[in-house]
Amino acid sequence: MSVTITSNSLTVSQLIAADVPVIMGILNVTPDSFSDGGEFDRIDAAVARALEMQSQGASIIDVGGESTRPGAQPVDVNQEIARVVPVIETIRRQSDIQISIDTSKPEVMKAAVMAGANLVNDVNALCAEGAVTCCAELSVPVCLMHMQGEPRTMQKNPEYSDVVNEVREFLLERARFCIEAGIAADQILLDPGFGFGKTLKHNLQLLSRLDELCALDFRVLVGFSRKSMLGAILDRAVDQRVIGGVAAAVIAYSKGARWFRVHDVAETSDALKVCMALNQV
Ligand code: 7PM
Repeated sequence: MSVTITSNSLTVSQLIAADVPVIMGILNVTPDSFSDGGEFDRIDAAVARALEMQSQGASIIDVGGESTRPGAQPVDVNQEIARVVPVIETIRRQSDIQISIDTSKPEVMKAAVMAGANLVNDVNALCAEGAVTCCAELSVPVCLMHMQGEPRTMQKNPEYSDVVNEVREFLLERARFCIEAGIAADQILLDPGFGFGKTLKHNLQLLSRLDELCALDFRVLVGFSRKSMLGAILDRAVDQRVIGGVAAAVIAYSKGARWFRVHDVAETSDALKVCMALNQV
């Protein structure tokens, strides 16, 4: 009985409907990533990486042109479009892999979807002016993520009375607002936003009680990959957190999460195949 990831020929809508693990491979197209050659080399390298992640089991590639790193400088909208659109167009010409656009700006959402993106992944849960209307008009599926504060300062002193309840209520309120604006309920993913305005304890509470979020009527996406919560648990540098991230993904799967935003696709794919094997007994 060998288990295969069959989900990488499905559309986002099909992926949301199916009760299967979905690996979202992270593709950063900020200038510091793939930095060696010029413009064409950068696009080539990014597209090659996307196709590699597809071959390793990714069902969707998350293209991001603005670093959401704590303390990062904001990026101009035209600059962000110029970074992501050529990469999306080139992936789309070479593959039918699903593509998500990691952005908070409606102009970038629109340009990316026009270029071939199939999902809007927004760490700001479509809170920017015009973002909800934009996605409703494009009739594109969305991922709504929780964040406390803004990237520049969010890790300063995050506070909650009950982080799980607050995250759940925020996400439900955003989902209701999106549905009201015309985004179909079955085209919405929810994400607790690990590491976004949360202490290690908050992150662990969210993981430990992830079943409460997964019990709602929406698919749940999680992102642990290489994050500092793993660094804090393991006392390891960014490039030494793969196994920790895979362990967190398996825990999240067992609590009901189905979408996994990761850098390390091959490793996560193996772990999720072991999870899936239990469906076949
Ligand atoms: C520093 C801190 C650098 C955080 C990079 C990050 C998520 C996301 C990101 C997530 C969704 C990273 C993050 N994280 N989108 N975008 N969920 N939906 O590790 O957890 O790439 S940026």
